Amino acid sequence: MEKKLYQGIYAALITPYTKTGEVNYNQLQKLVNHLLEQGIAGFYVGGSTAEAFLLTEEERKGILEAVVEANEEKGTVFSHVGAISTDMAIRLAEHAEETGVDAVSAVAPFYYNFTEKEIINYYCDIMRSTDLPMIVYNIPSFSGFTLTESVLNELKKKGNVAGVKFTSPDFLLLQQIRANNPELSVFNGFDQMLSAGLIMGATGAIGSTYNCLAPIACRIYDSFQNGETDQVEYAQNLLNRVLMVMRKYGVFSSIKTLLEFEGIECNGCRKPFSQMTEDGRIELKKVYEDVMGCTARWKK
Ligand code: MN9
Repeated sequence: MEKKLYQGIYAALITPYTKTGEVNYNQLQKLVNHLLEQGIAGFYVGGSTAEAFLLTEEERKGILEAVVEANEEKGTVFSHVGAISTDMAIRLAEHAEETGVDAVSAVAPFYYNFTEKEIINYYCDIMRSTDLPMIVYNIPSFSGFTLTESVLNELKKKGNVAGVKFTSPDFLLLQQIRANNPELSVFNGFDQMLSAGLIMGATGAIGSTYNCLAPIACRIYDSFQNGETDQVEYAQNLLNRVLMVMRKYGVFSSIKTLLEFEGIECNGCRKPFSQMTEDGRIELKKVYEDVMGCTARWKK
């Protein structure tokens, strides 16, 4: 079967909340429209950046429905259905199929140090539950499980694997996965190393900072496609200037602070994530304004 290669920049959507801490579906839909206007290729819904493991199952489903509705089939939608429980992941995958998405994705089950066989079975159970293709989410620093080529080959034999979301600095493995599986899409996962991922063969990228820095990420991607390496480096430097400040104050919380400057109400992250400090807000505003000033001349 001919597989479609996914290209471009995908935002791993954050979850905006109301002042009282409920999911703010309204502001989420506003964010989807805002990102589509900025030229994003699509959305990764309900992933780490969405605080998936701090949301209820109902909220995860509601978020996907709101995104699919606002997207109006303009961008590609990937639904992260990963959970520690296979049954829950299957329920989310079935719901994603009913809602209408392009593919599902799942992090390996975590916390209990599941065996390789158990992890393979988890992915196979999810793949068997729907007709949707699977994007395997490799994020060893969070899940404790490192994807290997042999596990990937097992999964390909048993189900419909469309690609890998690769959130690891092991670029040799990224390159080997792409080189040995030319039919698979590989998404770079660490935004601060997007340019490196592209050089090593990533077909696209999924990341959290693209919620608020989409024009810079698209510039890195487009310049790379055009062979303008000086622009790739320049734009990556801009992105990383903001990211280094974000890291100081919490990446997800910082993304939400920057989105508030763009008129999208987010109201911080759920506990145990901490709230943004006033110092953080000031430093983020400064670096964001400086960096966005540098991007102004890109606009035609
Ligand atoms: O999946 C995100 N990974 C995590 C992608 O949040 C663990 C990235 O976009 C990072 O947030 C980003 C900052 O480290 O690269």
